Amino acid sequence: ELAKLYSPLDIPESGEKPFTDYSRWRLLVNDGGRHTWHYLRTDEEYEKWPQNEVDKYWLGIPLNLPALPKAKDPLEAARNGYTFYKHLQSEDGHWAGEYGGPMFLLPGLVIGSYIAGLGFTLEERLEMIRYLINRAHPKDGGWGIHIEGHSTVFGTALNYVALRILGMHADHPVAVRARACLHKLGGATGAPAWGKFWLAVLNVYDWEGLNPIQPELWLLPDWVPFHPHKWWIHTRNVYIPMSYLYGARFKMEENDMIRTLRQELYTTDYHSIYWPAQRNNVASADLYAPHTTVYDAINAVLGMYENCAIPPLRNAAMKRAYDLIVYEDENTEYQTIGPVSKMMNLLCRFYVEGTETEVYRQHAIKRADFMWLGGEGMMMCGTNGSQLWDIGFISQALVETGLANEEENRESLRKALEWLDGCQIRDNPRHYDTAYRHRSKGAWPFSTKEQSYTVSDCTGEGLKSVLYLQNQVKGTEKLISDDRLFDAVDTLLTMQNANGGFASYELIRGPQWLEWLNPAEVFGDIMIEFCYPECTTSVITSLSIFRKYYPHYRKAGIESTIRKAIGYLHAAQNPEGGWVGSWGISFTYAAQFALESLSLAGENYSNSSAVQRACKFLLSHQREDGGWGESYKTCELASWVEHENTQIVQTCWAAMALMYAGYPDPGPIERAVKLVMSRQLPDGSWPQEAIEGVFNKNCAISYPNFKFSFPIWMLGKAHGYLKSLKERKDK
Ligand code: LAN
Repeated sequence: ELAKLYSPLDIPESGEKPFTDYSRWRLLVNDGGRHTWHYLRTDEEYEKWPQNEVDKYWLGIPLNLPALPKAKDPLEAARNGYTFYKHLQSEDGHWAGEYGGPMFLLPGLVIGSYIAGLGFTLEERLEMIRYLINRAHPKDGGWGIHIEGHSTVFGTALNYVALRILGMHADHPVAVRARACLHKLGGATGAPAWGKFWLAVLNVYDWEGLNPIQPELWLLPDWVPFHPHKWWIHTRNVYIPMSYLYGARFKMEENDMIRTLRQELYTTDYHSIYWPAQRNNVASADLYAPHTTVYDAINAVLGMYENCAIPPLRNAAMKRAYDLIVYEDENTEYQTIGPVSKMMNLLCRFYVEGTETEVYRQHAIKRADFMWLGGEGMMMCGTNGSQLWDIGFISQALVETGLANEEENRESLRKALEWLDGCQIRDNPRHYDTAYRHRSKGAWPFSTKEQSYTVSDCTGEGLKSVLYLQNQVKGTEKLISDDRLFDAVDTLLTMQNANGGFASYELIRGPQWLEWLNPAEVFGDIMIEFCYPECTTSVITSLSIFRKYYPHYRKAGIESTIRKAIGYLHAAQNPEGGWVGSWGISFTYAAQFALESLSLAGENYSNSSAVQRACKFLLSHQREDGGWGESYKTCELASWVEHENTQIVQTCWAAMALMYAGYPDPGPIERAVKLVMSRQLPDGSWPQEAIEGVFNKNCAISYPNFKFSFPIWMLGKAHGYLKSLKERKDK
């Protein structure tokens, strides 16, 4: 059966040209922004469902739109930008988009599906293979942790396995090169913990080679400082199914593929490997967050416990972990919070309940929400999309630039508001206390409502967009009632930490020192929530705008929340004047947010030394050509690393930051505007440049819609800003 689902394929050497007929692919958008790609096999289907511009753009098929009249000023350039971007708006009002970047996700999808006996369509297999061929590092044929990173064992071993399972022959030139790269890196023994995990469930790594991942932690009373419910939500949701499969020492039954992989992945004979010695063996190319001595010591003790684990205790712990897995599945309609836990939960449910269940069917279906077809093939995304995040920025951009009230844009904004209406989460999750969830009533998620998770800044951006669209755009109806807006505010007000800052999904629940126990080796700051200038800012700005419209609702609470949050922002500023961004790259990203917040609190260049320092810092990095360019390496090191090229998106962030600051000299902003305008294409779009986002310090992630929302926003804003500077000067 499995051999049939994954039969070997003859694959061309180069992935330049599609392996499938790209004119037959369609993006289905339904159920509140759900994205799935479909290949139309029959001519009948093909006739009935024409390919639209959204499909084409994301597939890399030229839209052949006519050249627009050349922009004579920044506002015209912004208008041209939106004229193009409107073509990418989906029927339902939101903007779909690719959310790739990380290179450790697709292998989980493939390995997990393979073990669970789930296949893919032939077209999906072909395009996944093609994606991996196209993303292999040109230098050595391996893969890194993300698309721009250097080759690592994590990336190379796992993607190699994925390619082989998907049907590539071992003697295909891409496989040969990848294997050579892997062996040069020392072979798969040196994979970091999550790599070891996937290889172990596939039965090509021995569980003895992994540090203990014990479910017993979940039996501790909730008040224990390191209880896993206090971990960062992504980390705990990955470790729950991981600990279950570890506890069960689950591994796939041996087959020919597994036996072959065992030979291909290592530099020595598989059976001669001494596994316990591999537990702390991590290739130097992979290592970002080395173990602390405390963590190693704890592992030694837990390792001893593992030899004499008490069966009733283990069983109780497994049961507890399984309950949590079920809650998470049910809270998210089988998506889970993200792509890693998605495939792990699927495996747990398969292992325990088998294949003849609705759960298995639902889990299988929801894999598609993470799969995305781009011009280079099919990838697995960082979430089921970035729907809310993208619609939030473009909506605000259009309102703040005045483009929203131009006749030809009204309809698109009406639809955007409708989409935002449908996306708001109306209730707390079904399993709320039992799954240790934060309140979600009134929140907006990062992607879709179904995904179900509150994120502080997504709620902020969602709220702001709705306030703008409902109040500042002519002809929109009030779709979202005051009560629903109040719910959003209530949720935001539950999310402030003692130091005034806001974290991502929840309050900071655990102590700082938990970070010493970070087991992941390749990610930094993942054990607990941290406060982020970006998240804090979105909350400040949304509450500031909210109170303009609703000055009486929770007046005192909002006032003190904003005040404390501004205090946090000041404390988080570096002595040189910058803020380290954690979710976008990096200083330019954070500066834009921070200076927007400060401006709403009345702090600007003329009255605040913090703002002056921030401007000075930004200007010290402006380049000859008028732009800015930071490398993703900035995020690894938390200090500025220049990118080899100027970046449009970062230039927009920096220029917006200067405008929020009220920077009095038009020169730097004019030069930024000129650069961004010079890179605009005749149809109004901008080309894709370097990767825009990041997470956990070490993994970059793509936000391709940023190259529309931020240039439109910045140019439109600069138009008015530069004009008013000039008027002031003339006076
Ligand atoms: C995201 C994407 C969005 C991002 C912002 C809203 C931009 C941020 O301000 C808050 C944090 C959040 C929601 C975020 C958290 C971590 C995510 C979910 C991701 C970067 C997308 C992918 C990443 C997830 C953890 C990837 C899977 C990897 C693991 C380590 C589990």
